[in-house]
Amino acid sequence: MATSLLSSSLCIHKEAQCNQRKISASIVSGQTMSTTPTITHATTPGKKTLRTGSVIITGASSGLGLASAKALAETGKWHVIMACRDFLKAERAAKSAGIAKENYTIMHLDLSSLESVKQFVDNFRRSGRPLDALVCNAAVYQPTAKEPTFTADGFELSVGTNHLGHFLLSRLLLDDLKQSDYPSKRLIIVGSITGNTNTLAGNVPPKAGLGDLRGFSGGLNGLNSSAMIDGGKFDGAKAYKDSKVCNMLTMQEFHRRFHEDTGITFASLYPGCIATTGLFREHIPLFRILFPPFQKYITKGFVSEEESGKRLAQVVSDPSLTKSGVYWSWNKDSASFENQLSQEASDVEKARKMWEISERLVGLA
Ligand code: NDP
Ligand code: PMR
Repeated sequence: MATSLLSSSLCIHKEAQCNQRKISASIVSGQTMSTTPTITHATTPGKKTLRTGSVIITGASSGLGLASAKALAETGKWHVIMACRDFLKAERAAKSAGIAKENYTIMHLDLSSLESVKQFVDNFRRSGRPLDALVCNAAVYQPTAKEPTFTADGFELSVGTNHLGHFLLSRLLLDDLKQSDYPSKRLIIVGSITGNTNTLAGNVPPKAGLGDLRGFSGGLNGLNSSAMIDGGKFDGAKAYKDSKVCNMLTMQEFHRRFHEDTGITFASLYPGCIATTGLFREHIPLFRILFPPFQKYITKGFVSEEESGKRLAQVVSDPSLTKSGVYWSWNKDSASFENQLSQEASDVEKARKMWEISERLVGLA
């Protein structure tokens, strides 16, 4: 880990120097691969075209994150920073997905450690790239866990990774987004139908529910407080769904606090049921066999990884999806629409309280 961070920072430092000297070179090390930033404003006679956008996607080593990285890279309009905890896995994934080398950079990020989040932000800044879009996509799901496990900072793993890691990351990178001169700057936090109790899927037990946030306020450490946000008994599936509610509340609170002043678009989405991804790796084998056909033929909510990647890519860069504060979904014809969040996932007072506790837990207040 220490070696990985060290060599990663060395490499990024090198890259920053390269940028300053405007030398075009690819730097490949054992842990981090970087390609030269394309920050130039391409021009055609008499007309200025948009420079290559720079987007960070967390958890881009598989599933939705990888598919959206590929979709964005293929447009030729985006350079993707794949923010991943496992460098080798990410490198292999990018290669086998066929993402062109010059269109991505892998940088180390472990969302289950606040120190790693801060280190990532430092490394990113040293790379000299602008930040035009940030996608908080990574997640863990522990449906069969009997006991809670914890992040480096002692928070229950699902909420600690999916929400608190992303909360710190997006709060720190907000300044970088503000500084971007890109015409449409976006911060996207991936949500889900299962966190929304106004849907059939959201009513499959255990249901999401943050209660009065007493466990969250106590630090989710399982010692002097519960490991669950609502203060109840540990349930891995519920912890994941609660983390998704936090993701959707965070997006809206960002919108209320920062959209007007910064012009940044804050959005969330339910990309469809991508039943084949690594998210279900800890589920029982029978579930992993039956889940894809169940979603394909019974609920008809199934989407392929490729299709989900195109949907997330739309939220990042489609000129018609600039509205802020929206939770996007897609209908059967794959057309996007503004979806309704459940009462809890749109509760303004709960969002404010959740934001304030999150600030305290990640050391911002
Ligand atoms: P995957 O498991 O394929 O992808 C999750 C990614 O998160 C992986 O790249 C994983 O890295 C990464 N990750 C996990 N923990 C950490 C960590 N501590 N630090 C950094 N990265 C980490 O699942 P999906 O693609 O399905 O999930 C992506 C998003 O989509 C999630 O937010 C999920 O909630 C959401 N979603 C998924 C749905 C589905 O049906 N699959 C439906 C609705 C929403 P590694 O490769 O190293 O494990
Ligand atoms: Mg669900 C329209 C019905 C629908 C949809 C779109 C989903 C999506 N699910 C639906 C219905 C049902 N599911 C029904 C009726 C059942 C009971 C048989 C059911 C069960 C079920 C389980 C056990 N579903 C699941 C699980 C999981 O473990 C998944 C989960 O909750 O992960 C957190 C899941 C999901 N169902 C979905 C989607 C998108 C998931 C993945 C969840 C996510 O990432 O939020």
